[in-house]
Amino acid sequence: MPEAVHVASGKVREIFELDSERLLLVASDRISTFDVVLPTDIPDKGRVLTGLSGFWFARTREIVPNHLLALREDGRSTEARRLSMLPIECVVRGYLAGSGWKDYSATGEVCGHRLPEALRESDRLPEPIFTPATKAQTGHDENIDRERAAELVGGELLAEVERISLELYRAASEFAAERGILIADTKFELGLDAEGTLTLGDEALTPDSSRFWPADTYEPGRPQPSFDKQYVRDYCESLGWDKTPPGPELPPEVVEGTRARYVEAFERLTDLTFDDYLAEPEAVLS
Ligand code: PZK
Repeated sequence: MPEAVHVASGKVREIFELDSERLLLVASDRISTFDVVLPTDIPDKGRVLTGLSGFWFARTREIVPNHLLALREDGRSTEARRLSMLPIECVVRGYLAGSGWKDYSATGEVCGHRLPEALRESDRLPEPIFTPATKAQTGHDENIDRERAAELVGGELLAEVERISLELYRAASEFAAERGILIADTKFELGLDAEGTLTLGDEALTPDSSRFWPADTYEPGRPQPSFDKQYVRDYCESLGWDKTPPGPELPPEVVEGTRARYVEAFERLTDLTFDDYLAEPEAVLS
């Protein structure tokens, strides 16, 4: 990457600086499970996620402007406008899972939202809820209530961020459900551009930033299988691995099954074949 300076690493992505106004986000084929990055790549995973994110950016431009400037020919790299990112994670939940289920079980509330009694794990919520979290430097993000979120970004901006996050989730979850994928929850990252315009950044509505569940086996009262990572989780559980690093290597059939699930999610949502994407990544933008 001689044209760009590396500025940050995520668990499975890297960011480079192209110039003072533009970044390059590169999605690797690495996969994490139980918060550990595994030593085995899933071929094309980074391309699937980059393409899906681009697809959603194009489809949600009328809801909120976004940072996407171009998709590169490699299919895994996004040129993006540099933003001043807000210090909160904008989480929306339509179903009760993960830390939402945990907090509800303990208190009957999630981030200050009082929920109906007797909800079960994975139940659909009466309405999607905005449940912001702080960006923890290490370890897990911490759920916060709207009062704390308002201290971090200001009350006026928070109201706009909440409205946009809920609208994005509603549009995407409805679209995906028609294609057999339930988006149980999702995390957006918003920032301000040079003019102060609220703008959607990061990746959006991918299986790495959301919980994707297969709709055809949805059954509240238990945890749901992950649309994309279930083979990996089942295999790791079968080993009795203690979920501390290093993670196990994956056998070829688990790699192939998982790659097929990522490609299936891409093809169901975009109505393109993954080969169409590889031939012309920007096909997802029209
Ligand atoms: C930005 N991250 C998260 C970390 C990743 C992503 N458009 C933007 N402007 C300024 N900063 C960011 C973005 C975006 N997107 C996003 N950190 C900074 C992150 C590591 C790897 F790919």
